[in-house]
Amino acid sequence: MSRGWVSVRAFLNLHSKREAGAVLVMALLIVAVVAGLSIKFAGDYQLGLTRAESRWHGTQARAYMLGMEDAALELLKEADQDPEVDYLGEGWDTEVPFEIDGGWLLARAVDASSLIDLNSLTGNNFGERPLTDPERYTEPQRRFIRLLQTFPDLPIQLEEACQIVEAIVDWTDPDDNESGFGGAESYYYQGLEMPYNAANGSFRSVDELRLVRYMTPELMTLLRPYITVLQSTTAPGGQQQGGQQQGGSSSTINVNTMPPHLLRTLNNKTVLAPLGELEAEQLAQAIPTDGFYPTVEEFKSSWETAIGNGELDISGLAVKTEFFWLYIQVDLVEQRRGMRSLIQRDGQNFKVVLRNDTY
Ligand SMILES: [Ca+2]
Ligand SMILES: [Ca+2]
Repeated sequence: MSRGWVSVRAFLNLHSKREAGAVLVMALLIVAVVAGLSIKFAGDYQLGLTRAESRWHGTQARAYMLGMEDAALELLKEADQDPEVDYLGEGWDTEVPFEIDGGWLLARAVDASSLIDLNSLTGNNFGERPLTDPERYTEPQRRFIRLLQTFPDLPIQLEEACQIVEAIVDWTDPDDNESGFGGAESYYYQGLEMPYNAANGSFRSVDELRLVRYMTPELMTLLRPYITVLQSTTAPGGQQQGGQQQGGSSSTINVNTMPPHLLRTLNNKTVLAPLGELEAEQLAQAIPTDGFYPTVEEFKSSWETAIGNGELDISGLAVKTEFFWLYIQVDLVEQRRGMRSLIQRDGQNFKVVLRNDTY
C-alpha cells in the first residue's frame, strides 16, 4: 500500500516536473520566436527605410540627370558653331560641373563617331572571291582588317584578320550559312562548352563581340579603345533598325576626332595591310593649320600627298560627328549615380537615342 503511495507520489512528482519542463520549453520557444520575429521585423524595417531613402534619392538623382541632359542638349547646340564640321576644341567636349543642393552634377560629351562602329562591319559581298581579296570586303570591313594587324603585342596574320571579319558578318547576318572557312554560325557556337546561338542581328554592345569566334580577352583589350556600337533610331530608308540591312549601318567616322592609331586603318583601297607607323605620322602631320579638315575631299587629298600610293576609299568617312555620348554623373548625399545617353544629330538639333545607367 505504502509502496503504492510512494510510486503514485513519485509518479505525480515526475509528472509535474515533466509538465514544468514542457512549459519552460514552450516559454523558451515563444521567447525565441518573438526574438527572431522582432529581429526580422527590425531588419525588414531598416531595409524598408533604406530602400525608401535610396528610392527617394534615386528619383531625385534621376530627375537631376534628366534635367542635366536637357541642358546639355542645349549646350551642345550652342557650342556647335558649325554643324557641318566637328573637331576637338570646338567647345562641346568640355566637362561641365554644377553644384546642386547636397552634391554635384557633372556632364561630359564625348564624340561617339570617332571609333569603328561594329555595326558598320555587317553585310556580305564575299561571293566566290578568295579570302584575302580586298574586293571581297566593304571599306569599313577593310579598315577593321587593317586595325587587327596593328598590334605588335598580338601579331595577327592577314588570313586570321579576314576570318575574324567573316565571323563578325555571320554573327550579325540573319542566315545560318557560314561565310567561308572562318565564318561561324549557331552550329559552331552550339558546339562550345557553354553553348549559345549567334545573335543574327546588330550588335547591342561592344562586349557582345567577346562572344564572336576567335575573340580572346587579350584581343578585346587591344580593340576596345577603337571600337564602339551605335544604334540609329532610323536606318537608311526610314526603317527601324534591328532587322539586318545589307551593307552595314550608316554611321560614319569623323576624321577630325579619330584616335591617331586609327589613321593606320586608312590605306589604299586595294591593300588590306595597315599604314606603317611612319606613314600614319606623316598623315597626322598633314592636318591643316586650323587643326581640322573642313571637307572629306580635303582629307583625301592630304592622304594622297602624305601616302601617295593609290586611292583612298572615303566611304564611311566624315568631318562631322553624328553621334555623341553624353556622360552624366550625380553625387547626391552619399550616393553616386551615373547615366550615359547616346545623342544623335538631328538637323540643327540633337536628340536622345539611347540611355544606360553607368556605375
Ligand atoms: Ca548569321
Ligand atoms: Ca551567315
